[in-house]
Amino acid sequence: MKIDILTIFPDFFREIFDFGIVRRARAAGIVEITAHDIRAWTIDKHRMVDDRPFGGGDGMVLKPEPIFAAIENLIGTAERADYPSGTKVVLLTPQGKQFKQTVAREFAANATHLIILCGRYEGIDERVNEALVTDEISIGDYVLSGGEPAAMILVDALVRLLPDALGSKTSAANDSFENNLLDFPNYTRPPEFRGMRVPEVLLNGNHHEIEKWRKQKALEKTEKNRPDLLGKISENENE
Ligand code: 9D3
Repeated sequence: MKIDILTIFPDFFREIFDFGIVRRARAAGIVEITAHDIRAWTIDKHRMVDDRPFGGGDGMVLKPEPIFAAIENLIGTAERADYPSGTKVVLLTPQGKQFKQTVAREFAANATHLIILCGRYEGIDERVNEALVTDEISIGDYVLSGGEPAAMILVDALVRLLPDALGSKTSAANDSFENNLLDFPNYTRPPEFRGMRVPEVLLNGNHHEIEKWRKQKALEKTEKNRPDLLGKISENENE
């Protein structure tokens, strides 16, 4: 998969993809990630990427010209209908559809070229959305100062789902949210630490009892922190 990120802060991404699973996936050639400065596609004397909103109001709006030029350069066309299959142009805004594991799975399975537009200021000229964007995405109901942290999260969630990105020891199928249940709690040595004992059942080596305990604890944790997920378990079992 090829991932191009369009941003006015390319330096934000310099080291973020140099760790862990994403670093390994890049080294193995599973994914190629490039952060581009939108300013590189400006042609005016002042290299302007933003301008004042028509109709008035505070703040600035990202101009369409450099973004259209970037897409034309990266995809070969600025006609959404002519994009090669497997090409997605994702616009990150607070107005987008909420990013979920289902969306990550869909992108990992179907996209071969992902272009991620990071918004800033009051937003992006809506003609970018109308003509170029295939998916408008938000990562959740909180206010960020720009799309860059959202792009980082999108890429991280997606790359680990690409075939062979995880080591053979782990499987994405076991992850929380793949089964709508949070993870069970883990313990390691020592068996007693500052007076706190590791649950006896984990020390006994009875795998049947351990499985039962883990399932119970996962349910308790989900009930406490994410009761909204519990309704989805029965839905899944009907799939
Ligand atoms: C909806 C708030 N807007 C009211 C005028 C202002 C505004 C706030 C934050 C405009 C842009 C932003 C920057 N946020 C993103 O670019 C963003 C984002 C987010 O803030 N929350 C969750 N997901 C995302 S994806 C991109």
